[in-house]
Amino acid sequence: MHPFPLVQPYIPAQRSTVGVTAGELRHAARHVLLRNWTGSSTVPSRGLYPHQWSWDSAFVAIGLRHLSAVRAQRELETLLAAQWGDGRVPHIVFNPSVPLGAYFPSPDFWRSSTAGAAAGAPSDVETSGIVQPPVHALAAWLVHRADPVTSRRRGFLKRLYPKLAAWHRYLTTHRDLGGRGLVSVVHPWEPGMDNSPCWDGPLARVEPVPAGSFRRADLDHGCAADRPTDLDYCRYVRLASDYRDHGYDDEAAPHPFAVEDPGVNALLIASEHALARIAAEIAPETAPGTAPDPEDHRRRAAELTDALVARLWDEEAGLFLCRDVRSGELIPELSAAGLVPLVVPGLPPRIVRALLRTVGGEHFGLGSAVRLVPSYDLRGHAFDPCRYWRGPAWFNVNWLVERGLRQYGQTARADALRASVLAAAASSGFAEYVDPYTGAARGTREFSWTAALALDLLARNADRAGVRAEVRAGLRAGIRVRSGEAAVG
Ligand code: 9WN
Repeated sequence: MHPFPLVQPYIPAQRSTVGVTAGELRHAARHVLLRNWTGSSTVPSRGLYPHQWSWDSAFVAIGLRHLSAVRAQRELETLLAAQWGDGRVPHIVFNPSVPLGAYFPSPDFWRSSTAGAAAGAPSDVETSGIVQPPVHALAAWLVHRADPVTSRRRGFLKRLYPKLAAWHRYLTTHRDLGGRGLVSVVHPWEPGMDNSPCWDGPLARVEPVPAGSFRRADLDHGCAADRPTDLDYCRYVRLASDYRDHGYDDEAAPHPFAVEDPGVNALLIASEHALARIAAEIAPETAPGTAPDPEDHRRRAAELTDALVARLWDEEAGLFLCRDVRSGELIPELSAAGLVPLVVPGLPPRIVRALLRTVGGEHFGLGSAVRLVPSYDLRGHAFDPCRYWRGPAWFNVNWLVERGLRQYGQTARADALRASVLAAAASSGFAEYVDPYTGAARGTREFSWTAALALDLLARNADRAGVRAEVRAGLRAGIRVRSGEAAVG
């Protein structure tokens, strides 16, 4: 029996205007990335997010490599040019030509070049002071692999390696707040899944700043029901301003919000494995005695994997959970972040088996209730199919799970997920996120990483006819098009 029996009627006359053939989809994705390119990097979206974001740029580079190796390399180079002296890669690099009011919190809130000077913030560019998940070494390796000749000619990996190594060092030293070998995030924006219900408990301890003491810009572009609440924002602002007022110094800042997140740590492990490959690749071009040792990175990846399992694996949930470092407790919420460790190679087989059951079980429903992985427990008390990270399906998370399924030999499930991601990207106009039940577009449209990761999934199969057939099959199997909206069965 086919593992994904849900078949919805496909109505060709009403199919998405973006197109359903692989060629049309590729063309449309390329246009999104061209429109969102600023000349040196890519904005996540022209309206809602008009600057450069850290993990967005890593995902964007993974897609851009199929269009232009040099542009993909520049995407990462531009981001890393704003790296701080202590090794942190800021979550936003601000474009000085964008008006201050276009995004909140703006550069005059973060004041990186002054407040962050002691931590080594650059003086020639303004950035935020917090970070995002470390997908960059993985992205750099994938970008290199797409065109190794151009990469070697430009010295791409050789230039990036010390920066990426310093970035990982920042995380494993300054951010091991729990003292058990895992990285902690200190703000809900850091894990990239900003208002996941996982943060509700730790965030409740944070004193909100007074309502009306700042002006949100996101509601100028997005629908309030799709975005975090004002109270969430008052707490986000408190955490960020306290960090700033302590000079972004991790040893001095009180960090009332400190959480070990399985997504962040899994991506760090995947990136450590990538750094091992990068170290081996550049070794022949490095002066004798100074060559980086790939074994150091493999050892760190193994230690981090042990810590991830010891600290965050929950047998009963069959999932990795977040740990609140301040209370010491695991947070009893099931989030897609707990599935991200599928990208980590060499997990214990019993854990892999449990994760594979969980992704298709009642809480995430992949292949039964839904065709894309939701960001949060379908049965959770806080589940909301529309609001940001509290239920909708995000394309980067699904790209990571697809990769994980493939890594652990689940080819048919990975193929089905890939087809669903491509179909949803096409029918939603490259939405930021979609309702996991209906596939209806949510958040902003023409979102860069949605386009980039669709391009990457399209390129994974050199057989164009095969991809086309898969996209059609995905649409036929999972998408019901009605009144301009797609429905994922
Ligand atoms: C805050 C840019 C970013 C993503 C995050 C996503 C959202 C920002 C916001 O947009 O966060 O960093 O203003 O809501 O949650 O993952 O990197 O696309």
